[in-house]
Amino acid sequence: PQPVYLSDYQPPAYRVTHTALTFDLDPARTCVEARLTVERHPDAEAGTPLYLHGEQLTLEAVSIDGEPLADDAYRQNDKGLTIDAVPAAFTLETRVRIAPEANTALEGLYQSNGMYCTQCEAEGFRRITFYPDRPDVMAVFRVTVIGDARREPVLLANGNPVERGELDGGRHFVTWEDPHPKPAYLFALVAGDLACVEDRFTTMSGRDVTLQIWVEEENLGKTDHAMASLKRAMRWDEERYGREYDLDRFMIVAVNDFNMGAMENKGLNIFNAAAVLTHPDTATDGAFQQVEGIVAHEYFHNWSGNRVTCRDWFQLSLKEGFTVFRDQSFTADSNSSALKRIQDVAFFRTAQFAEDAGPTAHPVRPESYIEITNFYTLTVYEKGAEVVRMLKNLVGWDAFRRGSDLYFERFDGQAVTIEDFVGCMAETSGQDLSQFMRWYQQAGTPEIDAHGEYDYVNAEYRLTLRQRTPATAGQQAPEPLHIPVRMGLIGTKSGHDLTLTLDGEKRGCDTVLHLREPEQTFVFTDVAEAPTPSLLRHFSAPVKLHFPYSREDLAFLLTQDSDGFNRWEASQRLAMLALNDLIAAHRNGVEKVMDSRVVDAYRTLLDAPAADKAVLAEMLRLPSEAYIAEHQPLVDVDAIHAAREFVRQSLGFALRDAFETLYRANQSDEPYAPTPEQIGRRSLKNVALGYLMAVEDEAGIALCQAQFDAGHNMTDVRQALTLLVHSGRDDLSAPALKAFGDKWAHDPLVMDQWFSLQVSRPQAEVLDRVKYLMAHPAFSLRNPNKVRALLGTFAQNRVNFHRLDGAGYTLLADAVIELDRLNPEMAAGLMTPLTRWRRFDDTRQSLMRAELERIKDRPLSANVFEMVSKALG
Ligand code: B3K
Ligand code: ZN
Repeated sequence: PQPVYLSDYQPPAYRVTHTALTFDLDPARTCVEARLTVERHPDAEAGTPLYLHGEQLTLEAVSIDGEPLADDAYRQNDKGLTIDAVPAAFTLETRVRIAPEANTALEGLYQSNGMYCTQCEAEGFRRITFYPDRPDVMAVFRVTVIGDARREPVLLANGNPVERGELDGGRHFVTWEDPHPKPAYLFALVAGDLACVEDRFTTMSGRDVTLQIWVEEENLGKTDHAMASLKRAMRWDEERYGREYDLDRFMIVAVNDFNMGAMENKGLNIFNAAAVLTHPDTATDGAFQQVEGIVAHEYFHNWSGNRVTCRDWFQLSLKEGFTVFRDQSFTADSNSSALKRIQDVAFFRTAQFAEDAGPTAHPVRPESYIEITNFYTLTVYEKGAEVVRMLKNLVGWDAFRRGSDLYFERFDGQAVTIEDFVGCMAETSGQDLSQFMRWYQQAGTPEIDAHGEYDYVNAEYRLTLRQRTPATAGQQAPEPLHIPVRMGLIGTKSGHDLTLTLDGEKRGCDTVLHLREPEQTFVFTDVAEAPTPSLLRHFSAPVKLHFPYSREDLAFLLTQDSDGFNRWEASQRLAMLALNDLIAAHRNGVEKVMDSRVVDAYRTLLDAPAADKAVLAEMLRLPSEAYIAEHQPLVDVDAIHAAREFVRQSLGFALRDAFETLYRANQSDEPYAPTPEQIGRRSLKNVALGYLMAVEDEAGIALCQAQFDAGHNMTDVRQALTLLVHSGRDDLSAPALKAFGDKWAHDPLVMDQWFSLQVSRPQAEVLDRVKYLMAHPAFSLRNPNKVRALLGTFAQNRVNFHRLDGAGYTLLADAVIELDRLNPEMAAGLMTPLTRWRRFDDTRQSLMRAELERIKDRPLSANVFEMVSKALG
């Protein structure tokens, strides 16, 4: 397979203004008739051939302006169709057959639990009909869906229904029209036996919109939270961004088999059931929060993505980075903003940093790709969102909002580039953002080495920041970035924020430094006492910042930093210092000793009343093994696991009573609601329970067992079950697992949780458990949620996946090879942990490489080929 390059972009020679489609649905031979109104672009030469993408289609008829084409008038290969001579404006008609039931890749038109649905982003539409399947071709769609009246009573597509009727043979049809021109990737169709929950929304200009969530009958009781989230998101987008919804109805459909979380098809969002269905008995607080975020994300795409879309797929972050930023801001506004930032940053620094340090590292705007589905990455999404966040902080909210208004107004109905977006921000703010553009062009995580010096005599504090970005495959000599470093100085004696004076200018207690050079020194004057700096507040840039903090400094910041985010950051840095010592001790075979200063810092946290319980819970949570690994030069999975367990147990023993008090103080009988207050309380209680279980005494076990038995809500039940299963006490875990599995055998989303919590335990028999569960009747390699729950979770199980006999690697490689024949997109995602082989010791490196070589020797999809060649390259 050949790579595609951003630098090769050419505008389309032909555009399609109107697209009329008729689907006659059948599992094995659906008939798709397309009628396209095509015009040659004024800049294209007469005689330019017309090229249409098309894969896995059986062509039955093709005509231009009603005249069937002669056999030698067109050429077809496995990628598409070329017609040599076409007029300047014409109507193209085609008829093809496709087989939705055989579509296991879940791209194009496929069947899930018998219902028909589509996934076209990025290049799935070419598996439905011959078409210029690229985002810069935007047409008005009219779609007729014909189905069996009994099996498919519900027939949906984008826009508004304009006609419906009965047909012979028990069939019926509905015709839909979407007045907004759109690229083919936003097309959607759904047909099946579905039920719907309906609500209404009045937009800011007083228009009435019908909201529908379509689900299988038995899930009707699980849509309340998604609907409430949708309505809040619609209002928020009006209030914060001035964006109003633009059709008479907005539909969400839940499907069981879906490669990603959800898809923003115009007016007809299709969701992975896991990203829309919730109930207190079946979904955790985390799942409730995720549903809220994803519903909002897809809705926000209506403007950032649909009304203004991407010129080509290299610009993917134009819509994804901006939309992730928007959904993060929405969640922060509707819940605790410090908590949201902490959760996002904890995840980002674990997963995106790992991607940026591995062989698939790429800029937020990649320069080339073999398979675009491999680029729906944490870098494009999450780092893209961090870049938009920096932009907002650099120009300020007012200019950012005016820039956003200008962007939507100027480019409405167009397919544009990242330069167009940043250009609007430069225009409304009057700032030069050319150096800032490098954030889109350079891969790798920049690092900042900071050091400070207090000059008592002159009352000056000199802060020196030095930046470096590691070289990556695509860039040997990265250039300095424009990095906003938000910071403050805290008087070490007084514990107060100090007023900052920089270059003679008073800046308040919190300011943003603009780091543009490889090295810069900032001199603060009138600094009355020796300060402790609080740096990179709110994670103001996606970088690694090093500062030689002592444990005393961190214990101080933990309670004295006025910035809530950086208090949490101090807790993480403090834990990391202790963990690093213990990792070294483990490696050197020296006895492990817990640092009493860390214990004291935790005691202080537990003693002080917490303003935000959820934030306190995050401060008490130790960095994950994956996060710790990201901060080691070479990953020693066993030492990391042993060190972290040691800290958990030490804290549990030392602070047992305080944790029990905390646990009891946060228990409650009130009916479940996903409110920030309740979520905070449950989170704190469940962190405490984790430490109590680390002690391994009967009292802790009794509390845990009681919480499991009480079965108040899934958040509590699942935490209790996880702790029982991870305790290594089979007398506790076996009965609990069985009871849970029997109770929820009918609910696929709960069974996903049942699969994943068993294979995340540290005990050594997990590998056999994975094999055993792969044969379980509820497991299927064809269902992406099951693959993620079982195999994806296992590959995150650090000690077991990285077993020294290599059996974990072999199991994953076998699964990748088998899955690649069914679903290449999923297979490529599943193999990610293997691509990170360079981070491990020699033995593991060679075992992982051997599995990659074994995969490489197979006939492969382009998706897996690209991953494996980058990993070995
Ligand atoms: N835009 C979709 C991406 C689906 C692509 C799958 N290959 C989801 C989202 O970001 O909203
Ligand atoms: Zn998105």
